Amino acid sequence: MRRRASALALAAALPLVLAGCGSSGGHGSADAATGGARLSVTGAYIPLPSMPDMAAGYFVLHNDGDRAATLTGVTSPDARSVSMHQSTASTMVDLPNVQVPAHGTVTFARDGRHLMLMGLHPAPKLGARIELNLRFEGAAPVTVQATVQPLTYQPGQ
Ligand SMILES: [Cu+2]
Repeated sequence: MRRRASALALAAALPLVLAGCGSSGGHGSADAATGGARLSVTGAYIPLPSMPDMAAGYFVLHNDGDRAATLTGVTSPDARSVSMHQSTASTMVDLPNVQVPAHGTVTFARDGRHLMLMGLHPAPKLGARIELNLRFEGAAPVTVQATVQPLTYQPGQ
């Protein structure tokens, strides 16, 4: 009877050890198995830029997982560089990274956080799709196609 109880205690302790391993930043598959960060992007668009060399990018980032993640950077095969910016009353500041809380949403929108794409090639046309590659700490990368929209476009729900 006593021996059986200790065997049960050992079995119960094992998943805790595995979960602890996942939290120290292990493989993506381990994170998925233990309910880590799960990132997805919706509503990605780029207003048709007035200058061919520079455009803004907007989207909504969702984390359906149980752990926070950090967006550490964005790249695009269609742009020379992509930066993350925060608009303020008079200027824009660089965002080195963006926290995405567990079960949280982070919005990149006009007059707030946004991407700044420089050196777009070819020059964007209405309806074109521009690939964005989002890299995270604590989650697998996400690739999304942003659609080039008219300047007056307002994202729906
Ligand atoms: Cu900017």
